[in-house]
Amino acid sequence: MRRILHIDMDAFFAAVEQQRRPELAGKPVVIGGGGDPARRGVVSTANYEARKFHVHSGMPLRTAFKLCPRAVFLPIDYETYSRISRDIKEVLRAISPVMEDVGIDEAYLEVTGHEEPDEEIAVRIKAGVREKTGLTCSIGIASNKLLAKIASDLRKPDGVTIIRECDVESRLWPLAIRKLYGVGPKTEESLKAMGVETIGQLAALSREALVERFGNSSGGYLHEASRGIDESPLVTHWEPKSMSRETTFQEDVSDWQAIARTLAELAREVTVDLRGQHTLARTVTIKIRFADFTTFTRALTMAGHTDSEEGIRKAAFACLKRIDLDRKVRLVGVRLSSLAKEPEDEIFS
Ligand code: TTP
Ligand code: MG
Repeated sequence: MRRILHIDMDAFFAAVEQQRRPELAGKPVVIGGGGDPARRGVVSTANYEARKFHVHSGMPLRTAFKLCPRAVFLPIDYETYSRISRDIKEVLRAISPVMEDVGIDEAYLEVTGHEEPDEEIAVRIKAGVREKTGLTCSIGIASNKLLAKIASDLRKPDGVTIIRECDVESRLWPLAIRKLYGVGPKTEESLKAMGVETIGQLAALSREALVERFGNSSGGYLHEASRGIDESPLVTHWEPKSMSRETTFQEDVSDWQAIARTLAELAREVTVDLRGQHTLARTVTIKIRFADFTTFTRALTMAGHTDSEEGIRKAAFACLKRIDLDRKVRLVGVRLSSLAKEPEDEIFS
């Protein structure tokens, strides 16, 4: 039985701003675009005070201003948030080296085999994060990533929630299908057309019905996810032996062709890096960060070690197919891991 924690910062960008500007305490704060609600741009984060006025992420700044004119509007300072994000990840990595970095304000941490009880680890994380950054986070604990992520969202801010396998029916099934990782607006719409609104209703459908509607891979995923089953491992990003390349677009893109071209170019560049080190790779991981900073990674382990550009590009494209490109994309990355020196190691692989 695995033990996995999902850590998600509370109103992250706003919390950082409030931490460094004590005069904002108790006020509604909205972070987005250049910070001028008269200009084009959307809300990245609203703090909990602003959320009381129904201001939320993704909403035009102008709308947020209408709902809450007395809110303090601030520009995004991505550099600072990234730096603090790195500090937070450092705290986590000191607790367990098995960490998956999923985005600027969230991560998974695996503590399988640790002696310390889950609750105590959670308390230690909160204390460490608070000491290093002055910020609060919410933590979900479960036997897999899917349930841990759902759990961290159940008690915000500053909460700790444990979902055990026996809690799936009472905690998971009442939730809206959209809460299930991987269910975006398109899948939600298709499921609603089938009369499915909650995860419990999804779990009531047969695997066959889901496979028929969504195909083998997605249908099978939905079937298992609705039952709280998820065996996916943590994708750790700090393996010392990996090589990566990534690109942030000048402007967020929604054009599949442009994303595919960039992915092919990154695959080419990272293959050149690989050959330069006289190394072969077996695992290809791609990273897609959407305009809202949510980040997805997909990995594929090939049959053998290779430095073939074509093989690596094909693996990267196979990974890309497994991500629902339903929003604008901000960043694309390719990483190679499971590396082996050529040619000696190759015969042992
Ligand atoms: P979230 O964790 O979704 O939101 P949050 O941390 O602001 O609030 P919560 O307490 O509910 O977790 O996103 C983390 C950061 O990512 C957020 O502070 C800003 C950024 N973000 C955007 O820029 N646009 C978006 O649409 C969303 C959802 C997040
Ligand atoms: Mg958050």
